[in-house]
Amino acid sequence: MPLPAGVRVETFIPQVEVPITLIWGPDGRLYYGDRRRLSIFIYNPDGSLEARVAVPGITRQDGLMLGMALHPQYPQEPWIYVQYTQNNPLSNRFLRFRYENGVASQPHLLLEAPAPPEGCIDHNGGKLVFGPDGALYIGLGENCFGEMAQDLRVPQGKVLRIDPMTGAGLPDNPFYDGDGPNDDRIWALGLRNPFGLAFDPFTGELWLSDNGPGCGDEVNRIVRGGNYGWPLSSPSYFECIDPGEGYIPPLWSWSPPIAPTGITFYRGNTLPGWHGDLFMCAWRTGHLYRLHLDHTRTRLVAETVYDIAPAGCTLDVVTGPDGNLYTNTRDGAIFRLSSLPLWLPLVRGMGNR
Ligand SMILES: [Ca+2]
Ligand SMILES: [Ca+2]
Repeated sequence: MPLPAGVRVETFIPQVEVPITLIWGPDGRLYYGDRRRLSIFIYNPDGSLEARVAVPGITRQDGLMLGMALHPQYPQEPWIYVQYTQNNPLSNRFLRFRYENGVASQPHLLLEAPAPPEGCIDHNGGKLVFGPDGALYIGLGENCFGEMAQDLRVPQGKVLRIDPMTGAGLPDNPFYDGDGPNDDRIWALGLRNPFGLAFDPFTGELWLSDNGPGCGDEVNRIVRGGNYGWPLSSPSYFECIDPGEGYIPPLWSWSPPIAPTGITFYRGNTLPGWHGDLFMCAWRTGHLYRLHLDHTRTRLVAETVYDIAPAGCTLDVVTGPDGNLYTNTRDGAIFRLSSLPLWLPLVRGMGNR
């Protein structure tokens, strides 16, 4: 459906390239990672470019960057975190680097997840986000090997929870066994290609969007140790089933696929009635998905899909410090959704008298 009459869409930054992740930093600036140029672009609130930062430590030219996060105490703790996919040999890597006074330095590899030799480059996941507990949470795809999503010895097809300075799994992680066979970094399992990752600011719970095959595009609320079913939940390409006890079904799903991407909880107040709702983009449709939670904030009860063309929402959506909602497209621009002024005349029908 079209946007409500009171919502205005504008281009905030034209001509950006594949801005996978949008972040409004605590410094009031907009950060986005450029997938192809392996750089982070920083914009001022007026839309002017502040800096382009080449990510240090990425030497291979065939890498593609996906996720990005800022340290919770940024810029006092001036660490920027990125994920990138090295294509040859195929490997997903997460590193942090220091960015201070316009200088990027000290790249440190936190996590490396080499794909099996026959692995694919499409199911990488790669989003990362800090939790309210200060841990770094990562959504990692299964490189087209569904069995890995159920294998506690490998990080693929999981949500990981790590120490943001060392990359180590935290001792209170659900499958932590020290020197044992489990990958100590695992927080949840049974995921295919998780793209969106966001904490609910009201409950502190983690939510995630996952990409299925012919079915199985879904949104999940991630609980500690939870198993979200992939690949048992999809015995064939167009068939999705409930694998039964021990597996957590999605809270919302789409079929045919829309390819869910970034998600966020809208924290602003400028768009009336939207506060607290979950918003999501989708690669295939470019629509803005608004998912309504119930009062417990553990379930989804309704969905509203907005066609915001000629703007779009193919990759990420985020609340700005001005209380407005920002989206982006892959090919590409960054857009702002805000409210029209409230002076519009209120028209009453004759029947109201
Ligand atoms: Ca272990
Ligand atoms: Ca699932």
